[in-house]
Amino acid sequence: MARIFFSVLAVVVAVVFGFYQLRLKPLFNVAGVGRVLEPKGNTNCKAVPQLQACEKIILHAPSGLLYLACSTPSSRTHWTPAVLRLNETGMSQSDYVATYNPDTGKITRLTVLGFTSLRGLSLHGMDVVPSSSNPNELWVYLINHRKPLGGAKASEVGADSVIEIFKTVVGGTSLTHVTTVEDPVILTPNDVVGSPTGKSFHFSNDHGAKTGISRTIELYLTWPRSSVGFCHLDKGCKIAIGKLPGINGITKAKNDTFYVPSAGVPELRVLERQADDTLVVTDIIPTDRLMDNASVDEDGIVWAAGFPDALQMVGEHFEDPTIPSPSSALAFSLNTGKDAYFGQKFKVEKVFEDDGNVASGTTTVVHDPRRGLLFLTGVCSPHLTVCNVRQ
Ligand SMILES: *[C@@H]1O[C@H](CO)[C@@H](O)[C@H](O)[C@H]1NC(C)=O
Ligand SMILES: *[C@@H]1O[C@H](CO)[C@@H](O)[C@H](O)[C@H]1NC(C)=O
Ligand SMILES: CC(=O)N[C@H]1CO[C@H](CO)[C@@H](O)[C@@H]1O
Repeated sequence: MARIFFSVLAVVVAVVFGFYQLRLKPLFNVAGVGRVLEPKGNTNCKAVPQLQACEKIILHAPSGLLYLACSTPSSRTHWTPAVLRLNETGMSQSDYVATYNPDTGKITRLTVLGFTSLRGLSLHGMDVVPSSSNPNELWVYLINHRKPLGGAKASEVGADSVIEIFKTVVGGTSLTHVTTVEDPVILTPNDVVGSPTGKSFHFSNDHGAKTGISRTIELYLTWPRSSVGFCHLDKGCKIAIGKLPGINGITKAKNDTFYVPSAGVPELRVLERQADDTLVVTDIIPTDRLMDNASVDEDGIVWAAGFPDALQMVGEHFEDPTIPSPSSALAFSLNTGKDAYFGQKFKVEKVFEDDGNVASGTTTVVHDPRRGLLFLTGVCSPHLTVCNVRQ
């Protein structure tokens, strides 16, 4: 009896150990357990404390102006549907878009015109796109996580999320509302890539359900249920690609190549747009850490916020944004070296890493190659960080 017991125990231990080695250890590693920080690029930086909890930054390259979608760190701890913070009592309904001029330091909070909804703005992802008919006019696409109507509890039904389209002019001080896009395909929107016509956009759904048990299972088993949707004001919305593992942000190069970083698996996906606006995966680039929102700079380099310590970030910093959280920035470029022939199609370089004192809880990084500046910000960040990274 005892012998059988010990044989079974040995098998169980072997299986558990194997599972740990094969499945859990790599997971812990990419999540940052035991990672030793290597500070980099963080010595020539400054903080802009007026710009807090700005989830998304878009650089208007010709002028160097930044557009930021901002909130308050305290309201984000109550209301961030992407991480199931669904306390509508503590949410902010007066989030705002600001511009920041890195040359003069001038910050402008854009006033909102023609937005008659009483449900306010609770911002998240954003895109700012010069109009195809006049490059001085900009289309501003905003994810708006509204609280549910009719007294339904957000913790049960989730946020009632929509995508708002506004218009502005380069350097202007106001945003004029154009339309609100509501559709069941806009389920758990995170970030948006808008078109220069003001009439269509792609967006990422970061989960396959707003709330509930299936969402919990999705998180722990990295069940690939996130997606990219496409909406056209005249034709409605559809799924452009489904079954993606834990994607977060979405961004696009000047051509029709899209990039989606994943917070569920350490991979960056490269997608090509098809004639019917759907997307197909053309490459999967592995990384050593989980990532967030990506951006593409003028040189075609893709930048992503990497989480050096994802567990600390979600467990501590999202709970109390005053606790610093380590940050890093990764740059992905086409590999032109010899090893490109051996499957290393992309080069991944860590350009910035910090323990959280210079840049805390970074979820978005944007690079301006013309001016040699790197901008870092995050969903609960206490400030915008601007670093000089010209080599
Ligand atoms: C929700 O937010 C309100 C307002 O900030 C706060 O008083 C309340 O304690 C929060 N509820 C929970 C469950 O955190
Ligand atoms: C689109 O641009 C990106 C970045 O500049 C480049 O890596 C990619 O190869 C281009 N794709 C096509 C289909 O030209
Ligand atoms: C648009 C955007 O910035 N999206 C994600 C960035 O990172 C945070 C933290 O994980 C996510 O919650 C956002 O959804």
